[in-house]
Amino acid sequence: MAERPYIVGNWKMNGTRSMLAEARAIDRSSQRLMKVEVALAPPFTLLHAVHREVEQIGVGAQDCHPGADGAHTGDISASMVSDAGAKFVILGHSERRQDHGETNTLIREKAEAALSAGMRVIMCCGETEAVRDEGKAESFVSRQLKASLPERIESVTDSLTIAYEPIWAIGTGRTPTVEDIEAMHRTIRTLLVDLFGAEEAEEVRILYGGSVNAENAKELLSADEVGGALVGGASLTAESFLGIVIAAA
Ligand code: G2H
Repeated sequence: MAERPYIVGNWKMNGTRSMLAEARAIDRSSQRLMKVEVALAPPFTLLHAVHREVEQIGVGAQDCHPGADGAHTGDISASMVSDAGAKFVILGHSERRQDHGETNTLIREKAEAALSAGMRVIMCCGETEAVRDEGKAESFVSRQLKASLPERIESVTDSLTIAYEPIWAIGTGRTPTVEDIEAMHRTIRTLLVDLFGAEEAEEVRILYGGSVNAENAKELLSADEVGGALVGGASLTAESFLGIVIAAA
């Protein structure tokens, strides 16, 4: 497995230019924590400004359109976010699946567009509470991921990160047990090996996401096969986000 933990802050629909001070503070402190790879995904409106503000940490987008350009009012293409400074795109997040009806097929097309534009993809997956209660979480997530990932990816290790985010844990303060996370991450690893071969797939980082905070980060990040965290609410201030980065170091 990749050695350096990857901690990604997903600002979601939060942040105006006043948040640039948080990005700057996160960047400056992360320079002292080289053992951790840190990144932020601000909203589109702050992408270029955050990119210009930081030196050390990565910057990525929260979405992109599958097409190259054209008459798509309000949409933003992969090459546009790349041009604004994004090095990765978060795709398949449950909030986009729910709020915008994004299907696995559309997410796969977006992933292909992001990879063609030279960016890394953070592909999200996760089950509802009902699916977990039925005992079908692992088979559901496997199917969802298989249908959302491009069939062919060049240099999988450098291009792909997976984020397991159980929907019932997002922004709720509830988290799965470490054992449940480990079981799911092992299932995801097995799928990646099946799809892309052991040599490449073993190095892909599988992040955990869902109510990660400075208090629970150490335990969650010490779980087997957890290569980092995708953090929402707790990434909105430098203080709370850096607490997670320090826990990962
Ligand atoms: C899950 C997570 C970040 P939060 O969406 O992707 O959000 O940490 O607020 O649960």
